[in-house]
Amino acid sequence: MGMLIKGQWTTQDRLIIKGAYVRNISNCHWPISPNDIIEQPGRFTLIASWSCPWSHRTMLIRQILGLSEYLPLHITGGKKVQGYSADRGKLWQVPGCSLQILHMHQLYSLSDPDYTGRSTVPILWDSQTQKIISNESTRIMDIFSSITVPKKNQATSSLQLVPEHLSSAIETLDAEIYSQLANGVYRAGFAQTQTAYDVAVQQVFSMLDKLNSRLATGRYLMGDKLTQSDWLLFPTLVRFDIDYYLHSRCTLSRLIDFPYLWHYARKLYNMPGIAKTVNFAAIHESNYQGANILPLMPLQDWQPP
Ligand SMILES: N[C@@H](CCC(=O)N[C@@H](CS)C(=O)NCC(=O)O)C(=O)O
Repeated sequence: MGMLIKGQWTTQDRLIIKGAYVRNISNCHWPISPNDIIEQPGRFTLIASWSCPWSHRTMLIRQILGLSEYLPLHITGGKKVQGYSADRGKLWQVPGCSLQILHMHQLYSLSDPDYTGRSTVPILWDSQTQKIISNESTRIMDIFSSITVPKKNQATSSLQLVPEHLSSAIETLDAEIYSQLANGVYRAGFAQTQTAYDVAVQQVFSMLDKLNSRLATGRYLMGDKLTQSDWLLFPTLVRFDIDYYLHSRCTLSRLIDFPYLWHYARKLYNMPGIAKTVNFAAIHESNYQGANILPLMPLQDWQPP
């Protein structure tokens, strides 16, 4: 798909080591006072893609914590010519600047003219400093979670996604979900050897089995308390049958074959505000860009369980 080297776009592709896909490290880190997001509404923009699970995590936390009115969301998408298009092939006005861009990588070079790395989403953009505060979903989520939500949003401010007493269990489980499952499906999909594929796909399904058993005895991953771990897992579950099952060759079983996970995924989907963070058509279509025929989406009923 290409990447930036010293601020210049190149066709260098994704990293494969011994047949196995290795995800690049996100490397935009500018300091921020999280409360600036609500004290200066409109200063920051979250840039995300409907099809991207990492973007989805950040959109979920923005939605759940009631940050939408302070933090605009810009959805990237469309045909990838030089990586992510800024606005479906149209020029996009960069917030806080007169520049109009066609490709997301131009935002990276604006933030850092010497930038070397992939042009990924999600991005937290600061229109005042013209910097990418972060291009790492977990850091963006942490920034959002540390905002003191104003009094008028009291109901949402009481929502603690990482309660103190569960923080180390959440951290451990989140790391496991990331390595075995959320990134595991990409390691299965991008593997270039049978061994690399076998290892990845085995990890994906043993993690799904483990989570399914965990949910047999608890409402959420941490028991009765809905936490960050649930929202980290959700984007992968939502994409599993329409994307990873076929496109990442995770063909052993579908989400709907795991009774507890499927019930749980539908429960989360039907919570207030969550469905509007999911665009099934965009997830499905992202795999068929430029194709003459768009296959039907597998049947799945996301109505409340
Ligand atoms: N570590 C990043 C990963 C983000 C990521 O890889 N996003 C994908 C879309 S799902 C992307 O932008 N890929 C473009 C590329 O690798 O060039 C995060 O979690 O934020």
